[in-house]
Amino acid sequence: MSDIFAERRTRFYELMEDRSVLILFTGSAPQRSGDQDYAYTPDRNTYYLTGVDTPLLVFCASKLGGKVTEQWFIPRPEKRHEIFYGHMETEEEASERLGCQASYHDRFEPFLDGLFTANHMEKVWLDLERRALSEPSGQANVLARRLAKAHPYLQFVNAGAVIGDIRRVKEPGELDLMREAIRITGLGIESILEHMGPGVNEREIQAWFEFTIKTNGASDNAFAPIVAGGANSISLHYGTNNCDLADGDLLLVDLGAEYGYYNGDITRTFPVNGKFTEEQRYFYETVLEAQAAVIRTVKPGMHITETTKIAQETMFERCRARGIAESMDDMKRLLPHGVSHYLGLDTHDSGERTELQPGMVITVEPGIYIPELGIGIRIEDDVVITEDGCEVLSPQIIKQPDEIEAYMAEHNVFLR
Ligand SMILES: [Mn+2]
Repeated sequence: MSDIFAERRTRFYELMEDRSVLILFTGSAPQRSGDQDYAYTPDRNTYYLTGVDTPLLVFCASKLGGKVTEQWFIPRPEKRHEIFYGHMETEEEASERLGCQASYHDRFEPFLDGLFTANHMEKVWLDLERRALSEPSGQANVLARRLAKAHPYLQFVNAGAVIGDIRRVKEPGELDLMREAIRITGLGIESILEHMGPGVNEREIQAWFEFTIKTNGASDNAFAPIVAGGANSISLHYGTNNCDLADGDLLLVDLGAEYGYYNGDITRTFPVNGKFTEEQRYFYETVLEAQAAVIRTVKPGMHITETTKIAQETMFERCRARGIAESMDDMKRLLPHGVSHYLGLDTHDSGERTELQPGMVITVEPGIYIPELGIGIRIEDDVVITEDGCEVLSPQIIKQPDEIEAYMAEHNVFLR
C-alpha cells in the first residue's frame, strides 16, 4: 500500500478512541441479470483510507493501548472459481501485497469474538451510510445489528460520515488525478463537437465520447452520461440517450471521465447544426454570465449553497427582459437545481454541505430550463477553492459561443 493511504489512516486513527475498532468493506458488484454482474468499483471510503480496489475484502483496524493493529480478510481460493476467473490470492500473497496480516474470511468471526471478549473493545467504527430507510441493508449495517445483539454494551460510530467530511478537502495528489480526469473529459467533448449533427442519434454521441475518453486513459465514465437533444435537456437527469438530434436544436451533454477513481463532471450545450439561433444565444449567454458571476465570487467562507442564489440573481434581469420571469420565484422554476456539489472520488462527492475551504473541489453548473421554448441550457465547470477565490480546473474546454461555432465550422464532419 502506498504511503499516502497509510498517512490518511494514521490521521484517522488519531480520531479513534482506545478500545475501538474500524471495520471497512471493499464491496462487491451487484448482480445485473442471470449470471452477469454490474462492473465492480471499490467502495470509495474504503479506497480513500486503504487504496485497495479488490472486491470482497474486509479491513479491520483495532486500537488497544494506543497501538493500532491492521488486518485484512480475503476470500479463500477455490479451484473451480480459478478456472473461470483466474488465480486467487493466498493468505501469504495477500499479506505481502497489502502490507499486513491477511486471513481467509472464515477467520473473521473468531477474530471479532477475540476483539470483543478477550480485548474488551467498546466502540465500533463502521460505514453506516444509507440513502433511505427503504434501501436494502449494506454489509456494515448487517454486521452492526449482529454485533449489537451479541454485545449490547457496544457503541457504534458512523465512520462513513467522518471519512466523507475529510474527503471534501483534496490533497495535491488528488487534484492531479482530477485535472487528468477533466483533461480527458475535454478530449471527449471535442470529439462530440466533431461528430454531432442533424439526424445523429444521442447514443452515437455517447459512443464517440466513451471511445475518446477510454482511448485516452480513462477507466470509465464518471457517471451515466446525459446526452440530451432539444427538449430532452429539460429533464435534468435525462439518460435515455436514444433520440435523433434535430436541425436547429441544442444538444446538452453532461458527462465526465473517471481517472484513478477520481471524476470529471462537465456540462456543455452546443447548437446541433453549428450555429446558435438569436434566442438560443441570448439564453446561452445568460447562463454563461451567471457562471462567470459565481466563479468570480466563490471563496473560502462562502456556503456552498450560496452559488445557486448568485446564479439565479445574475440571470434575473435578462430573463425578465425576455418576459419569462417576473420575480425571483420564477428564477427558482427556471433554475430548479443546486448550482454546486462537491466533486472527487464520487461525482456528487461526500461530506456535509458547509462553508467552502481551500482545497475543496466543487462544480459550478448554472442552467436555464424553458419548457415553453423547448430549451434547456446548462454550463458546468469544476473549480478548486483557493486561499482567496477559486481556480477553474477545466479552462480549456470550449464554451464561448463564437469559439463553439468556429470550432464546429472547422472540425465538424458535417460542416467542413
Ligand atoms: Mn455536476
